[in-house]
Amino acid sequence: SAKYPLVVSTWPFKEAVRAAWRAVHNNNASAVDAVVEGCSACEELRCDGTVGAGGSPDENGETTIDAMIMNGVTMEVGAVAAMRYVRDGIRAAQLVMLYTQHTMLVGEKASTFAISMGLPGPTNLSSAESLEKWTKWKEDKCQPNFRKNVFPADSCGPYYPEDAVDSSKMTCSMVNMVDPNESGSFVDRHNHDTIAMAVIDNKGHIAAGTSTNGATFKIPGRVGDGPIAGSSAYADTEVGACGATGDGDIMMRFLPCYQVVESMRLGMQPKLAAEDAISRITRKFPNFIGAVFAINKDGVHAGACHGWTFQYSVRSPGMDDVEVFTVLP
Ligand code: SD4
Repeated sequence: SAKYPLVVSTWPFKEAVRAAWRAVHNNNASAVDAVVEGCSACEELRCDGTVGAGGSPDENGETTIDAMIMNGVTMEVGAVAAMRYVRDGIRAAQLVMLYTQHTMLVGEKASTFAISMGLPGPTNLSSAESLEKWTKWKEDKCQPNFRKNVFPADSCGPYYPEDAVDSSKMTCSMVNMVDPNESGSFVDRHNHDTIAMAVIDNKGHIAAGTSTNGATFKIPGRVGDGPIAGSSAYADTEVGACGATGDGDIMMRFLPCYQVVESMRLGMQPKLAAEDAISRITRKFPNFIGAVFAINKDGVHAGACHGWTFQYSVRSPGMDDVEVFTVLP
């Protein structure tokens, strides 16, 4: 049977996969356009409450967006990081790829660009849910969050490091919480912050992309793996593609999706390539929580994970609807 078109995404984001499938299968869209349709559907549906508007707030209660798109034929990439006030992360990333010579735009400047290119905004990215989550977190003494062990353990401040240059600038949430040797305190089974998606179109061309609010209660300004090509996703039409989810602060040090694609280029099967990429991380960070899926250009798919049970969704010509695959750690 035909090997493609093929759509794969992290987590049971079935509607996102269906949207990409409609584009690539029913409408003969390119792999890039199908990834945009798929991730965009997730942004609109606010998949898991952690993609698109209204998702994971930062320490200040604000929701921002990281997104990336990669064309595996031309190796062009577009990305936005910590983008504010604009809902359409993946479309903004695509505009960067299509209409600029740059690869990544950040923060409010990314918003200005996206709006100047016609995307709706500025809009408030908070929702009742994200604000409630944030309020509860503050009441709960701001734990967990991502600052290292320099503050009294059981309070929300206004504590600050004694050598801080300007203590008046420190925010209330600067508390002690994360053991620097631990990771993944923000990701758990109910907090699937990221859609990473890969598509093979009717021509056999491959693209990959991501969209996420990043880490819940992150320090404002934090950028994760989401917009980093090779970390959250990677695609090369000659080889295959990969998508990742989990603790991006750790993953972005290892470029696991670049690793997966390069291992497959050297002949590894997707399953082994995925497991190898995860084990390179866990050898250094045994408490790491994360996962990757891998596809090769023949449409073979596999996943690997650590610290949680991972699920990824697939739609291929042999299936009647999206199928969800479960990977045990
Ligand atoms: C990040 N990788 O920003 C994202 C979060 C995630 O499941 O994937 N959570 O670190």
